Amino acid sequence: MPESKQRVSYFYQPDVGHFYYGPSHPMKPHRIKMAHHLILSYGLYRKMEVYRSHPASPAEMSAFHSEDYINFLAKVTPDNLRGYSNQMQKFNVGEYTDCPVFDGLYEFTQLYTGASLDGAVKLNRGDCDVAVNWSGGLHHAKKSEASGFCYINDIVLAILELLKVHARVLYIDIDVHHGDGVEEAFYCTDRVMTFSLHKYGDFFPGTGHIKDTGAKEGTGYSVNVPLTSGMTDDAYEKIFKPVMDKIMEVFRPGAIVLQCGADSLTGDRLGCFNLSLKGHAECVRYTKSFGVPTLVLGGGGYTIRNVARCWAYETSVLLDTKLPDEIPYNDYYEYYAPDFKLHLTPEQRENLNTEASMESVRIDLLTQLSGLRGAPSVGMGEVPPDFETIRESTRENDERTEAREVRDGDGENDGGSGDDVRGRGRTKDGKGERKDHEAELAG
Ligand code: V1D
Ligand code: CA
Repeated sequence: MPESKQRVSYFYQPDVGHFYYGPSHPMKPHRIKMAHHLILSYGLYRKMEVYRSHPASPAEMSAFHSEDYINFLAKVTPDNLRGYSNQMQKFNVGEYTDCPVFDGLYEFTQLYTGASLDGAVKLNRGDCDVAVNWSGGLHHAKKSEASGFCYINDIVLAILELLKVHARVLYIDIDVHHGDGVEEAFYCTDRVMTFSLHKYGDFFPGTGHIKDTGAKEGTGYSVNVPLTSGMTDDAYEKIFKPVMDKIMEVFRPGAIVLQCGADSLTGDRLGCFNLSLKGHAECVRYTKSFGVPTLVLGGGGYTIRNVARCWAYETSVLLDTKLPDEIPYNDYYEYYAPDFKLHLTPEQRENLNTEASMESVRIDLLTQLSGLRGAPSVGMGEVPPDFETIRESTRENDERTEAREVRDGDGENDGGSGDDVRGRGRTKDGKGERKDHEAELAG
């Protein structure tokens, strides 16, 4: 449904903003509550369906995470952590790491994860075109390890949910940090393409080199854009759009997950890019313009007044609604002093990403993506043959019906022949090739 109004579902749980990582920790869940209040005060709730999301269960989390890690997160508290020192080291949690044990930690992970899963299920059912969860997007968490303020990887879990219905899912990550946890989870599969733009070089997490392109069946399906300090709106757009165009041409995803980490904005406490809200949101607008079902998530963002501005503005972009620059009165109005304006002015500083370096990155990535077309294993017209297996594990009857429709190629934007106006080949028996990694994806 390109360019016309799309149905937006918004997922929020009012307690999610009440968790506290600690006084000197830069991650402030309160920013999600601030964004929510700004969204409400702009009246955007009138143009979308607003849902209170469910807390994810341990069983839902176990589609990606190990049971011993989930059990540990569910048990450890600031009062009992002394009894868990071995496991704390093993799972990279505690005072001397980026991932402290704080009051309600497990409930916090349940809330942000449940909202992403609810969004994915809503998209899978075809009940909306865009689903939004600003509390999600915790892209660094690994199967059995916390990392970079992230404990449970709601993105991987949401992608696994989308893969029950869609043959191919595109993951886009505009957080200033590399989306390493998501890349790693899908590094060996061609059913998920990961596309991350990030600061690279002496910066957390240290991964995301341009030559890290995937392995085995997934070779070529990890797309990394290593950048440096001072990134401007114009330079960002000049890399984002051509790479996106090529990805959409060669990969043709049935669904997209867009991580909108706001630490790539100008003035971020941890980031070093110089993007305005308009430059950041242009990625959201452009992604939406392809009309593919999309799950929009939050992520990093450490100058919290700007995080709230950013996600409120991006909600308006998803709703094709113009917002006045004057911040409306709301519970957190004083945070927006001294100008009480929505938009940000980038700083007057040098962009260390030169024309030449950007041109070189663009050429390398377009070459990588061109290499995917016609490669023997790509099989772009196929729908995975083992939805039968995946269907067994789905929870609800109507999801089973959808999976069957997808397999038969009748669904919209699902990778079936019906959603490709340009026409797409199938294998001779119409079923497509079996991929070894799919059992692992079915979880
Ligand atoms: F500045 C801090 C103060 C207290 C605690 C942590 C930090 C901090 C800042 N930057 N931690 C970092 C990064 N970690 C390191 C490692 C610690 N050293 C041994 C190396 O540099 C982690 C940055 C995490 C960024 C998270 C994210 O923005 O990508 C995100 N996305 O979704 C949710 C979070
Ligand atoms: Ca990124």
